[in-house]
Amino acid sequence: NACKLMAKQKVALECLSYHATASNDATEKLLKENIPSANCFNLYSFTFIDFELSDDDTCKATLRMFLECNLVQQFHIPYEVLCRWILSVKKNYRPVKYHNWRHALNVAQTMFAMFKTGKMERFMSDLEILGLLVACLCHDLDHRGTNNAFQTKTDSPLAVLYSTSTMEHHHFDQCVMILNTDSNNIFQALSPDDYRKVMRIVETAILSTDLAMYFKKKSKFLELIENGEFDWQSDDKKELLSGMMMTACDVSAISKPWEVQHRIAKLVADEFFDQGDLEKMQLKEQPIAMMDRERKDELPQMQVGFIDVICLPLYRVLSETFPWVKPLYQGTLENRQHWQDLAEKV
Ligand code: 5BB
Ligand code: ZN
Repeated sequence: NACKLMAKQKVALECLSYHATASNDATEKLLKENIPSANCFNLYSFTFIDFELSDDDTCKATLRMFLECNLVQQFHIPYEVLCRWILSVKKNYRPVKYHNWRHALNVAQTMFAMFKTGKMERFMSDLEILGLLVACLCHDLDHRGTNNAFQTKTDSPLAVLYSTSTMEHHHFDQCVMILNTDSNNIFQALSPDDYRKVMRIVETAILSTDLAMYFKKKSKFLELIENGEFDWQSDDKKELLSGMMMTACDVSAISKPWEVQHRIAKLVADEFFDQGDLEKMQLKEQPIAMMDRERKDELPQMQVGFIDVICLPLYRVLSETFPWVKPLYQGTLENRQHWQDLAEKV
């Protein structure tokens, strides 16, 4: 326990230089801006792309999703607090190649599209919609571009603090920290009961973005589906469904139009290679193929594996149960063909 306290202090010190809440000036500026329509940003589409958006636009698109879900009115979120919170969340992502603010925005947008175009909001209460959108935006906060295994191998203070789902626990901690910072609490008007509920939704959703958790939950989820389960009302079934939705959104870059998927896969690979370099230099270790830039020729084959083992099975079962999310499955299937073609060329 003394050990954990020390680790906690180290993490806090490390983050101190990083953590900052949004400035009043930036908040004022966003507050006064006109927020373009959802269609302007293509928010209802599974082929949403952030490449053309400025940083300001990404904040406006985020605001638009909250407005479009009626969350501001429903939960009496002071508009200024929402603006400050969005800017603070953005600020607490690091400029790593893939796990940055743009990734968080894309994950939240896929969740939004699943609710609306995928017609899944009917299975969710307003509080769950609020919790899941917040979870998507916060699910990779303060990511350092290295995975859980790396934290363990390097004995990072984070790994001392949390031995499993190390980074995911940290992402949730960062999320709580922002909410608890002055004038960033978008949940301030909620009743104590709703407050507890929404925090629990956010926590389980963020923790379920650990791929290890996904594999644990997947079999339970499949069992329910195979038993012809169409009643998603109970709390544990909701939790299971929410977890599957979080993973579906987290990997949804795999379903984007080919040029987009190709470009994003390069970013993912570059971040993995950077970790591989650290392992070679700091740990004098041979990184796994995925993180070894000497083996970048194997990337297409790895993407096919990723698609076959994780993405397609998940999108298949989701679209069998919720037919309107089929575009995620279709897009992934098309990209599988492209990666397969590239894999055969080498
Ligand atoms: C993933 C699990 N890992 C422990 C071992 C490797 N695999 S993998 O073989 O499926 C794999 C996935 C191998 C290479 C990959 O990318 C090479 C560029 C990927 C991969 N992962 N490809 C992607 O396009 C994306 Br997006 C990802 C997701 C990376 C973040 C992992 C978080 C998963 C949350 C459920
Ligand atoms: Zn993520």
